[in-house]
Amino acid sequence: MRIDIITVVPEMLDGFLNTSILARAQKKGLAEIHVHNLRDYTTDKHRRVDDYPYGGFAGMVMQCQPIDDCIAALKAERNYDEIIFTTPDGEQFDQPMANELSLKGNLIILCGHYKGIDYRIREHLITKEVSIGDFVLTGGELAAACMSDAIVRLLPGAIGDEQSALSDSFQDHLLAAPVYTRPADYKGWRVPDVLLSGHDAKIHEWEMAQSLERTKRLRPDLLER
Ligand code: 6GU
Repeated sequence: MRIDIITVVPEMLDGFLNTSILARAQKKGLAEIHVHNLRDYTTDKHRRVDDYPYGGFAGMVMQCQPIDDCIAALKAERNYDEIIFTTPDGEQFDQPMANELSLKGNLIILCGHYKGIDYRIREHLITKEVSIGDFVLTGGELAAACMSDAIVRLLPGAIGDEQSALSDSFQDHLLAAPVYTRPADYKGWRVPDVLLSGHDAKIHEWEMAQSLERTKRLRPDLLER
């Protein structure tokens, strides 16, 4: 799959793309992530991408032209399944949305900034508006990074043990059971006996019970879905 991220601060995505699961997936040829600097598409000699809002409101608004031209340049090369805009008033990103997006071929993620973008872009070019939670980020870059990570790690072969993406918290609307590694006794803090028993059926039963108990206690809203 291919993800094109459009941003005014490409540096914000550098380290992340070159170190995380995304770096590995790209090396393996499972995903291509391309970052585009919106300023490269401005026709303004000062490379401005924003202007004052009509109506005298506070803050700056990202202009239509650079965004339109950048998206047009990408669309001229290939078809896109979704053109996503990151914004706190978007649809809440969650595991089902990550699953759905991981099945797509080409995605654009436009990172919002400042007070917002000219609404005409949202009306005419954006196909999906997404928020990563009820809090306000300065820009959409961290949201784009979160979404890309959650999507790409689902691609077959992206993480070592394919089983583990399926047993993630949320994947079946349940929180994951606790996990432990050696030693079995650390300063008297003991690993649950059942996990040392070698009894697969009992271990599985324990895992399900833990998963249910933790979900009921910590995230009862997930069980209601
Ligand atoms: Cl997608 N963008 C911004 N700027 N803030 C957010 C967000 C997105 N999701 C939660 N807060």
